[in-house]
Amino acid sequence: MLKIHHAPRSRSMRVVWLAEELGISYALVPVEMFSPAMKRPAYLAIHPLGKVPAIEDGDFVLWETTAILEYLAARHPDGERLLPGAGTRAGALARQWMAYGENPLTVVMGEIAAHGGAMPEPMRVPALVERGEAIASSLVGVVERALEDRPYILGDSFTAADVMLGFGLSIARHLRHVDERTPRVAGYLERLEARPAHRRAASV
Ligand SMILES: N[C@@H](CCC(=O)N[C@@H](CS)C(=O)NCC(=O)O)C(=O)O
Repeated sequence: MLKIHHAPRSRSMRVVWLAEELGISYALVPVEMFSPAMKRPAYLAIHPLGKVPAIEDGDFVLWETTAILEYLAARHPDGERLLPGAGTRAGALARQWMAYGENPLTVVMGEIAAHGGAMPEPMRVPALVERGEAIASSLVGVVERALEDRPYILGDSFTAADVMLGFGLSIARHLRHVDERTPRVAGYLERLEARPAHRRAASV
């Protein structure tokens, strides 16, 4: 069975979410965020930087969220629904938004959240919070404008790009960068979070 190395409320939630959307069976391997265990040889053998997510599919190990979502979608008979082929325009746009959902969106929001308080004090770099706060609104604004005429980022259908964006935007909302200036993003997050697969993934 697919193993997902997972810490609650971290990027690995996106892997659980996609697995739930596709009905893939999985076993969670709990990882405690910022714990010494994340950086011990046993876990570094799975993820070379000691981060989550990582998956084990038999003897195959994979890390980096976007690569994992691509792999799971490509191997599932119904995966094309959530991630159109890379050679199509829809597939290219999905990958554009998946990339944006990680870097810059989640990288910057994650840095503000972690270095602003979630991380143990000695590890924090205040300059990352200052830099992130300066550009956070413009990062959310890109998605706000893209949602002008559509419920999901690619149009009428939910895709893996929404999984990647939804996580970063939920951190942005927590940081108060989703507000009355970004009503479409606020509604989009409500739509994503109402999905049963999201609810299940957010609860583990
Ligand atoms: N680009 C990577 C980022 C992975 C990442 O930074 N994960 C965070 C959790 S949200 C982590 O494990 N942080 C712990 C650490 O950096 O030590 C991905 O998307 O998989």
